Amino acid sequence: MSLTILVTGATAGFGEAMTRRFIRDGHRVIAAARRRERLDALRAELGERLLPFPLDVTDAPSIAGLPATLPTGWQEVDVLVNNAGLALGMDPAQRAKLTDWDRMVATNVSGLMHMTHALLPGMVARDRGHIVNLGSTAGTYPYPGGHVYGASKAFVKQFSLNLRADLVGSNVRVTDLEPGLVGGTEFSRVRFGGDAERAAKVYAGTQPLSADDIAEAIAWIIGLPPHVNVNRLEMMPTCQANGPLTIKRAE
Ligand code: NDP
Ligand code: 8X3
Repeated sequence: MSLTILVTGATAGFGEAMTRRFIRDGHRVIAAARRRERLDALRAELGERLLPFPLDVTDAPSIAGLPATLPTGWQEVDVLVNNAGLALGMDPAQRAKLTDWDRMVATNVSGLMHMTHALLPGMVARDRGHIVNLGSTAGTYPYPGGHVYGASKAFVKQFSLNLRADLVGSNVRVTDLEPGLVGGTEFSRVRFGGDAERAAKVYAGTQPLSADDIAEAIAWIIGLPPHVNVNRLEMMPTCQANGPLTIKRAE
């Protein structure tokens, strides 16, 4: 069955990988992100089943118009993947920039919330739909420098679970996908302000998950029979595990 899938953050990383995967699987993708030239390149490569949709998820007024601002024939969104998100900085909280905190909340929390608010009523009216939210292991396990990023992903997890509570008995599904270490995306470069060398160190000596692994998991989640809801799915590479509590000893 061919679905209409709206992917936020489709121009890089997970979003780009899942866009390619969904098109390959015969679906239609509304590819949303800020970098228009990348959206146009994806359209040129992947064809007319991809609709480039320039969108900044922190721009509340432009989201409020959805789905009516989508072209005719694209307004009934079957699957919303709230993937756009970012971490900024890894300094301890007491040295973090307030502007970074605000931007993480605006993107990871408010952006995801606004997209959901715009598209959920249509799904409920049609009694069909699926919202897949990109949470993170950072929303469950604290780590130094994770402060607002981890907290934003804890919001994503609890919001997803609470949506399910409201939607119980309907055919609208909600999933919180919670990956751990995933390499090959722009995530760490964005986190470290474009410092490619520092970003590369995050993955040195590891075999992290890839964006294609995430796309594979989402393809499975949305392809399950309609009565099956994956509430939360936590994924890690085999080189990663939950660590013990940390104690800092005097030197
Ligand atoms: P990337 O940085 O590679 O990609 C992020 C995407 O989000 C880009 O396409 C970017 O496009 C888009 N984006 C960022 N801000 C906005 C905005 N304001 N409006 C619209 N689009 C935006 O990240 P990943 O693919 O690695 O991560 C994707 C999601 O998965 C994020 O939510 C992240 O927190 C989460 N995650 C990542 C993990 C990892 O280790 N990589 C692990 C667990 C979760 P553009 O700049 O064109 O707008
Ligand atoms: C991304 C994973 O561990 O860098 O959400 O926070 S981590």
